[in-house]
Amino acid sequence: MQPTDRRLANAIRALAMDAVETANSGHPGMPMGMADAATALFTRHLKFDAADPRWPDRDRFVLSAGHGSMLIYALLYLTGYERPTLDDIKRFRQLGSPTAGHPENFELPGVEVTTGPLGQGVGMAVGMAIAERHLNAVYGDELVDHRTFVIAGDGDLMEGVNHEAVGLAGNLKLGRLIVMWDDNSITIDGSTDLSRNEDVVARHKAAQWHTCECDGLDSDDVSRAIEEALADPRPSLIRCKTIIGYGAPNKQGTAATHGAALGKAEVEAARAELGLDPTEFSVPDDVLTAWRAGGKRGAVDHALWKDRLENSGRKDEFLAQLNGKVSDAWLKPYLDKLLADLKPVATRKASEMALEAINVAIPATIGGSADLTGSNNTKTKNIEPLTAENYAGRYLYYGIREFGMAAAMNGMALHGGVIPYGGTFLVFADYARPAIRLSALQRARVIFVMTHDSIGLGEDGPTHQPIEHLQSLRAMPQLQVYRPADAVETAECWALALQSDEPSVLALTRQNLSPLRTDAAGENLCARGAYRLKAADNARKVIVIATGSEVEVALAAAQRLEAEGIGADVVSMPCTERFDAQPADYREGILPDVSNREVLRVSIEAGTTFGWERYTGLHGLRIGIDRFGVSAPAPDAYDYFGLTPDKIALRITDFMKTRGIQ
Ligand SMILES: Cc1ncc(C[n+]2csc(CCOP(=O)(O)OP(=O)(O)O)c2C)c(N)n1
Ligand SMILES: [Mg+2]
Repeated sequence: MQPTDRRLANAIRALAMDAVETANSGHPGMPMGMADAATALFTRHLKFDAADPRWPDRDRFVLSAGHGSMLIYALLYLTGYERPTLDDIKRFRQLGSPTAGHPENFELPGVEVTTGPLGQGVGMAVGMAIAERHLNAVYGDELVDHRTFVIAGDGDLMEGVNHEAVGLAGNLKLGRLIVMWDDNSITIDGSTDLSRNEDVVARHKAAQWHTCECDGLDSDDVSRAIEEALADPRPSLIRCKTIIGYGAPNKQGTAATHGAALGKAEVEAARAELGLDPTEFSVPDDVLTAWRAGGKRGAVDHALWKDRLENSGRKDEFLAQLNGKVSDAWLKPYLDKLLADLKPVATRKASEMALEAINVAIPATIGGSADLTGSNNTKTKNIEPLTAENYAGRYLYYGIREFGMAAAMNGMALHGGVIPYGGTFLVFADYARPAIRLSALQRARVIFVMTHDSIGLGEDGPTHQPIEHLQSLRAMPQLQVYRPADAVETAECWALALQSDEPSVLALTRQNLSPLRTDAAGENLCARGAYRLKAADNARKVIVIATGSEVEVALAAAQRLEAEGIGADVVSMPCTERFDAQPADYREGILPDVSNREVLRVSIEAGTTFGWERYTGLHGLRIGIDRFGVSAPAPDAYDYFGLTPDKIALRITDFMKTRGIQ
């Protein structure tokens, strides 16, 4: 006889309780409350094949409430994924185990995205649903026809990014997105009444979502609600009424079950209450057999899909797009054309010029902006808007939703088949920052086009002028921050960002910059992160390191030094991360390991000097801006902060005099 759904769900409850108990750390309440709902989803609706977690046409499942990680670990184990094994689950949250505290996409196939920072799972799911509709529009139902399911908690729906994500999904009519809300009225501090009285369902309705409700503790009722959601053309919110920690007789329904082991006595009481085997980590044979059958449900669909792929005339093209490798064949012809007709141009404009070539050569790119399309220069002529009426389009109007945009871009990149790039002002990187952090942690190839990268934006003033942003982004691991100095560097940085397996930020100017690289280099000089743009003519006394718009200022200052007999190298450093990764002999060739008395190192960047001692040494000279900016035309702002060639040359010679450097 087939075990009941409740018994299947209780296997999740048992594993969650035992794993948290063994680790004496973790969150049993959420998996126990949502066990029945997850059972309905995984055994009846979700399209997946545990034998091939990467099958491209699988449904995507996002556990946005990542603290309930034992829910997904239990589901993956029970349905027969290769990992986690039962031993992995016994080592929940331990060093080196793939069953990390929160689900991590780089640890386990089957974990589609890294969650834990609440709200972002829903945001990424929106991106996955966008990628799915887009690829469906391009390749058709035969190859792309899947859904994105999310389990989200009260916290996910309270976070600000949720409001952005819900608005975006409503406007794009992402009917393949289904969010199951674990409505247990509890968060860490206690009842949700302490902090929320909004009507969550009405909010989704207002954003043009379909909504329905169910008893989250009754698999049949959950299944009925999922059917209803599947049938509706709008994105769906299913309100699952649940009880946190369901099955723990003395603690269920309270915040005590949220994030701590239940304790031996309560676990024993729960086992009795739920009719479970008294042995830890045990799953009855008939229950495991039923779960494993659930894990194979998708095998037939998978086989049929493979047939369709074989018979599709577009197999190679489709697989190549999914595989995500891109060529930089566009770069050389583009640079040849550029070098033939050099003129001053803002790097944001140079980015648009490069994108004109990129978007023709690479069909996987999907551009966009958080309502600054004309300022970020992100829309090229050959791409159409991606809208509810035209999912085949490749340009997203994200609206004024920087965080929602960045989270959606992560979801798109992790879905695969598309390479998202999106723009805003660099200063508003802060609005997107938690998602940028997840791009980096997850190694998602997303490209942030961040324009207006300094006081050079001028009159908009200190609210819009980034100061600490470049350095704070450089401080983030696994993120490449590029600040190109002219149109050639901008194209080179684009090529690097596209070929990277990490996210990138392109920091670009509003103001025009002179062409600095005027000859074909034959190689991508930005790939080294920093290179000598000009060697000293006189005996070298100074090495000036500059980035972006300050490179041309550095060159002009160096000329003034040379006129005084002081030899000065100018190093353009478009990407500190890449420079740091070069072999020591290359780095020493650029920045020789000699004292600042012999060769003074100077950094110039129109932002905080914080951190530049990394390259100048403690006794070097750091020229930048260690306060908020000013509202003024850009040339006046540069002059005010002493960032002109004359003032810089004078500062360097004064510094050399006071330090007794000959
Ligand atoms: C952005 C963010 N802020 C705070 C936390 C810490 N945190 C983890 S779970 C949680 C409460 C979430 O409540 P709910 O979603 O209702 O989960 P439940 O208690 O029902 O499992 C908080 C505040 C977090 N993970 N992410
Ligand atoms: Mg809750």
